[in-house]
Order: sequence, then C-alpha cells, then structure tokens
Amino acid sequence: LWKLMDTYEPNDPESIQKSFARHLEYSLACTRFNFTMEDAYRAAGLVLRDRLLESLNDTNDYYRKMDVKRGYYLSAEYLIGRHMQNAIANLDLEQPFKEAFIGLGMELEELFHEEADPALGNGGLGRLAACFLDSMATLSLPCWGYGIRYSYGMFKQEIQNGRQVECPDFWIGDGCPFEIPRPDITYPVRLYGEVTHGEDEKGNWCVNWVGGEIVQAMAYDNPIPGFDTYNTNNLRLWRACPSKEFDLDMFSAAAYADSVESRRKAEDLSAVLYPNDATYEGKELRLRQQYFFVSASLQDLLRDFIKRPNYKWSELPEKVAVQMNDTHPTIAVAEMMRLLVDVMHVHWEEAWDLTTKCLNYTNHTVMPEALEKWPVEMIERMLPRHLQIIGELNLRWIKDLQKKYGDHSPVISALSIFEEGDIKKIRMGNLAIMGANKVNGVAAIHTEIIKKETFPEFYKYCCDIGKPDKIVNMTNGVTPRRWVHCANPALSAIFTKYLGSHEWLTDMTKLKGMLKFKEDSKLHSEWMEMKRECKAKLAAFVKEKCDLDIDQDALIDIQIKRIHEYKRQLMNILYVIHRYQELKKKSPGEREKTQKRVVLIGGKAASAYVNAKIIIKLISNVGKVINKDPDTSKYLKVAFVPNYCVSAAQVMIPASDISEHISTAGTEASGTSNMKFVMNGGLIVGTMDGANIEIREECGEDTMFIFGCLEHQVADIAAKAKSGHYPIDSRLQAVFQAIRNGDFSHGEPEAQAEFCSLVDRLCNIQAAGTWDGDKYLVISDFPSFIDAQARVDATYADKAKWCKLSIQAASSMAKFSTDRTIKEYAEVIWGVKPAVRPLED
Ligand code: 26M
Repeated sequence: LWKLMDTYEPNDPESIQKSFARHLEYSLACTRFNFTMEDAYRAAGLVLRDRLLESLNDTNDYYRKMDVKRGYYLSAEYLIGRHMQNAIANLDLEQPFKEAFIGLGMELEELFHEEADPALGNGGLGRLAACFLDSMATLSLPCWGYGIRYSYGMFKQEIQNGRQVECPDFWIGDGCPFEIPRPDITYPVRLYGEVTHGEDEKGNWCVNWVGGEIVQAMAYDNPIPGFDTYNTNNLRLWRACPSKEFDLDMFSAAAYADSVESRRKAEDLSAVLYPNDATYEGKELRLRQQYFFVSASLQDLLRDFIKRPNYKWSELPEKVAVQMNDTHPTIAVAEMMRLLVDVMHVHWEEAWDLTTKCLNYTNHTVMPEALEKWPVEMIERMLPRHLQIIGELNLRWIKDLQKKYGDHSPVISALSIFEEGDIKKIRMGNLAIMGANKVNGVAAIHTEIIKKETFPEFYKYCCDIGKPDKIVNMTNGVTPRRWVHCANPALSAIFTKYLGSHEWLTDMTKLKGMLKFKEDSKLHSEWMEMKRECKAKLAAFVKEKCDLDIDQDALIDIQIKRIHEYKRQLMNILYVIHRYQELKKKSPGEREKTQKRVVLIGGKAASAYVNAKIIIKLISNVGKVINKDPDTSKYLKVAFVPNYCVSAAQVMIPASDISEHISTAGTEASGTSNMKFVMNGGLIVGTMDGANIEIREECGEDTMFIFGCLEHQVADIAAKAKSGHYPIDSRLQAVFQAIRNGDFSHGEPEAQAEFCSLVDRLCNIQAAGTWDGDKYLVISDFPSFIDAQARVDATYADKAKWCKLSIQAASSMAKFSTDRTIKEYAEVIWGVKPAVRPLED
C-alpha cells in the first residue's frame, strides 16, 4: 500500500500547488477555473491536513513503539483560534506556502481571513488549554488533549444601540478542514438508570449500572503540530451521537416519531458551550456534558493502556498522568474508580491508589461563586453508581480525618465532599483535591491564596501528613508562536534578525540577547516602525468594526477580557470620563500639549450578568459622547470593540502601547493577556495581582505602572468601608455627578436608571445595614489609578525612554512562555518525558 501512495515533497511550492488543485477539484468539486476565496481556503486547509495527518499518525506510532508515559489534559474548553496560519508556521511551511499561493495569484493573509475562529471556550481557562497544547507538541511531549466538540461555540457578540446581543456561533458551518472525524472511534456513555447487583460470568458478586439512556461519544481529532519538531499531537474532541441500537418494536407512527426525537436529543449534549465564566449555574445539561466527555476520554485512555502487551494495573501511574482543568472534569475521580472497579475488576483499595496517583487538578479561580457544587439529588438520578462511589470515598475519608482530628472537629465538615443544608450538595473542589496527586494554582500569589483562603483546611491536612507540596504553583504562560510570531510577524522578524536565528521561538531566554540593543537607535527606529505597522492594522480593524477613525500617533490603551466586576472595566471607563472632564476644562492651547489617547475596551458578558451588560452600555455611550465632541475628539477617543475573540486579540494586542490589568488585588488568579501584551512590547497599567507581580519581577519595576492597594490591605479597607469610613475622591465625585446628570444617557431613561444604579451601588446607597457596595474597591483605588495614568503620559512623552522600556520588557518574558510552564507540569506533576520523533526513511 505504501508504494501505491503518491509520494510528494511536503515543502515544495509546486507540490503544494498540485495538491491544492487536486483538493479543489476532487475534494470540493470545484473546477480549477471557478472557485471562491472560501473554496480556496478550504482546499488550502485540506493540503495542510494531509501533512498533519501523516505526522499525527507517525507520531502516535512512535509513542506506541517507545511505550512512553503519556499525559492527558482534560478540559471542557479549548479556545484554539484559527488553525491555518499557526499550522503553516509550526509545520515550517511559511516560505513554500507563500510562494505557492503567490504563484496562483493569491495572498495567504486573505485565505486566513476566510477561516471561522473556533471558540470552544469562554476566556482565560480555555485559551490557556490551547497554548498548552501548542507547547506540549513543541516540546515533543506525548500528551493529548480531550474535550467536547461543541456545535456552537462562544456566542458572537453584536452591539446594538450600545448593548450586547448574543448570536449563535455555528462555527462548523460547511465543515472544518482541520478536523478528522473518526466514526470508528466511539464509546457508549450511560446516563440515568439504576444500580443493581448481580453475578458476573465467573459467579462473583458484582455491581451493574443498567437502564437509563446511552449516548455514543464519537471522536473528532484535531492535529496539533509542534514547532521545530516532527511531533504532532492530538486534541480529541467528543461529539454526542445517538446510540446505534434502534428500538424495532416501535411500529406506531407516534412511537416512531418519539423514538427519533429522543435519539435526536442525544445530540444536544455536545450542542453548545455554556457562555459563563466565573459564575457557576447548576444546570443539569452542563453536568451531562462534563460526564460525557470525561467518561469517553477515560475509556479511550484506558483502552490504550490495556492495548499494551502484558499490561499490569499497578503500572498505570507509570504510563498515565491526567490533568483536570478546573473542577469541570472532576467527575473523573468517580468515573476512574467505576471503570477500574466495576468494569476492570480491580480491587477498591488498589483502584483508589491508582486513581489518586494518576489524577491532578488545576484551580483557576478564587471567586467563591465559581466553585462547582452539584445537588446530590441530581447526581443520584443521573449517575447513581457515581453517587455510591463518592459516598464510599467520603466515608473512608471522614473516618481517616476523625482518627486524626477527633470525631467532631470543625475541620471535618469543611473537608467533607458533601455540603449539608436544605439542598445537599457535592463539592467538586473537595472531590478534586481528594482525588488528585497534585493540586496547583496558576500564579505565585494565587497559589498562596489557595493555601490560605480557598482551601486552608486541606493545606493544613497536607502539612499534617507531611505532604505540604501536594499544592504547587505552576505560573501560567502563553505560546510565543501564536502570540508573537503569528500575531506580530514584524516583531518576530526583528528578534530573528538581531539574534541571528529563530531559536528564541523555542527558547525565549534567548531574547535576553536583545537587551544589549535596548538603547541602540537603529533598533529603536525599527521597533517604532513595527509598532506603526501594527497600529495601521489596528486602525483598519477599528474602522471596520466600530466605524471609528483613530489617530495612529495616539497612545493606544487597551483593555480586552471578559467583562466582570472584579476586572474593573467600570473603573477604566470612569477614568476615561475623568480624562474627558480635564480636557474640557483646558484651553485649546493647553489641550495641544496633552497626550493623545485612544482607549479600546472589548469583551463578552455572560448573558445573565446584568451589571456587566450595563457596563458595556456605559462604555458605548461614553464613546458616543466623547468621540463626537469637537473640543476633545482629537485628544481622546474611546470605543467598545464588539466580539472580542482570539482573532481580534491577534490584531489588537500587537498594537497596544499600554494595556489595563486592573483587577482588585487578590481576585485575578493569573491573567494571561498581560503576558501577550508585554511580549509584544506593550507596557502594563496594573495592580499587584495575579501574574502582574511576576511579570514586574522579570521585566523591572520601571516597565510597569502599578497602582492600587495590596492583597493584604483589602480586608481592612472593606472593614473600614462597612463601618462608614469610605471617602470618595473629589475627581471621582465629579465623574459620578456627570453620570447622574445624564451626560452619557443619550436621553434614554432606561440607560439613565441603569447607570445611576451602578454609581449608587459603588456609593452603597441602598438598604441600610448590609455593605454590598463597592465590593471591588473601585472608589478606594481610583486616585492611585489616576496617578498611574499620569505616569504613563509623562513616560510616553519621552519616546526614546518608552522604546527602551518596551524593548526591555518584551525581551524579559522568557518565564511566561508556556514552554516553561509545560516543562514544569511535565517534570513536577506528570513525570512525562519528551519523545522526539525522528524523521525516518
Ligand atoms: C462554570 C460553570 C458553568 C459554565 C462555565 C463555567 C466556567 C467556565 C470557565 C467557570 C469558570 C471558567 O473559567 C475561569 C477562568 O477562565 N479563569 C481564568 O483562568 C485563567 C487561566 O488560568 C487565569 O489566567 C485567569 O486569571 C482566570 O480568571
């Protein structure tokens, strides 16, 4: 068969053109003379897919042959973004592809824009998973991702009359050329039903979970090519399909229709991504999604394990490491036990030992409202066997704790998996920690908060049993391939030119070599030219999306992230109003001397998050007033950029001078866009929160405009506020006054009422007694925020100084490559080693 295959030169422009023509004609049924840009994109995608498939298969064969330990990343979300540009870069096909398509009269960039942006994630957590995949492949680690192939990803955000409108994102459209459907790889997943006891073939007593419904999980493989390696890993996403058996007794038409309907329902499971981040809703379908993908993934990885000749269960932890991305896949703890005990007939004690050696858990948030808790009643109905297993695990766990701390220690109720109350609940965080070998936070400060605030009893328990390092820190990162090389080719070219090779793309410590040029005037002019280029692209983008002309000489100030009160987009827009008021006070001559600024804010609000949606409306309305004010519009513009997504980030981030990472200290676990901005030569206005702290440590204090209270001061400030001592800066009073006056309400009574409700809430004008006002300390941090912004303007006035700081910061970001992060996971948590596939024959 091998000999029959067309052999082609994968890197030769002519063979790329031939393959392109073949796909146009035979895969897409177009003619060579009549096709659209979309057809061309699709055909180019299939050209790449051929190469990816080959590499994926060979890499798998190699891993199997070497019998290596494997890592499996379980995540309900992957915010992968567009494939094409990234695949071309990682397969080292940039030159030949460019040539091939120039030869055909097409610009590659135009093809890239035809691709839908797969948004199978909400925000930070999902994008982190995608960056991890890129680094795992690049480091030649035998690691796969598992997740859900949602038919509808994150909603598309439209802004109508300044308000968010959610539109469905049917990203699959006419099919994604980069995915490989695997109808041969399916697993049954049972839901509901009941547990009975019986005898197995050998006459042994056993547990049977029967009845209910069965859906099939079908695999869709997404090849993930590494950069500068021949390894290609896999992201396997599961789609829910009706089970194959069809009830043939249905002879009445009505029963037949019902039966078809109930089978169609199976597909609802993987239909849509829940667009929430940071608030948890106890939706039954969500739990079904979680169990569905966890069960299919564990069945798949265990099947691979037992395919090995003479496997022994005791070897499982030497061959398998599983990472649970937040608590979303945490039902894995019980499912692993069920598969080992009920299906594989491993003894309970050994099964538990294996489970707790293989599984690991990453926590991504300290927001209490985000911690998942499922009603016991729901689990009992949907996963009756799992409830039994969790009950048994908890019993043993409590006994162990009672021995240690006494029968009635308060520690016990805190550590129990079950939460008592009117509605009994299962705490997924506790289940995750109990079932995990290692638990990690995502930045140094966050890991400390986990130990001290989120799970203090667990940490104490770990210390008591001599295992304080069960909780470890793994500071997040981002992949420099997508976020520098693809997003900012001009910057990538500068680095490669000055350093003499593109080695920095796989070893970011090499960027330190740029530091000796940080005052070099030639580099300065190239650097500023790079920023200009990025700003020109941004200007075209903003013109298209917001119909706004922006001055490319202005300082570009960006805040893009999910809209959430703790991230304080509200503080940002209040500052913009303040800046506007200051400008208005000035004479035309004085205005001439002020720094021009363009403030861009973008992000999606969870559909039920009322305050977040009002904040979007406020930003839009402030923009409408400021942008058309002839006194000031030359000096200050502000826009809400609709539908922030990965592809928008790739345009916006490289163009920024400063970006805002201004969460209340102790609330943002890490943040990852902060890293992307700095890698692209942007500086940060930020609080001492999340990874900002570590970025500052690496890049130098002078590269960051820090403000606001520290994490340890928050409690004290809040306590004083509650007792009535919470002064409001006069400049902020003036901003509140303008809002209350209706200056930004456009004569819309509804908007006026909403804006006032935001301000009132900050000022705590509400029912006496409870202080639920300015939870995120906008008022308290506002004056120092103004100071930080003034320092930005002053520093920016000195172009050479700014340029030097920009170079210095961008060149000091090695720590924040996911290559570093993933190396740590592989070494400290997984015990997985690189398996570099040689290019054979
Ligand atoms: C929960 C229930 C139902 C539907 C959705 C959710 C849910 C989804 C995503 C809850 C939280 C989700 O994500 C949290 C998140 O994105 N956390 C962010 O993780 C990043 C990567 O570690 C950090 O950089 C951010 O600071 C952190 O906010």
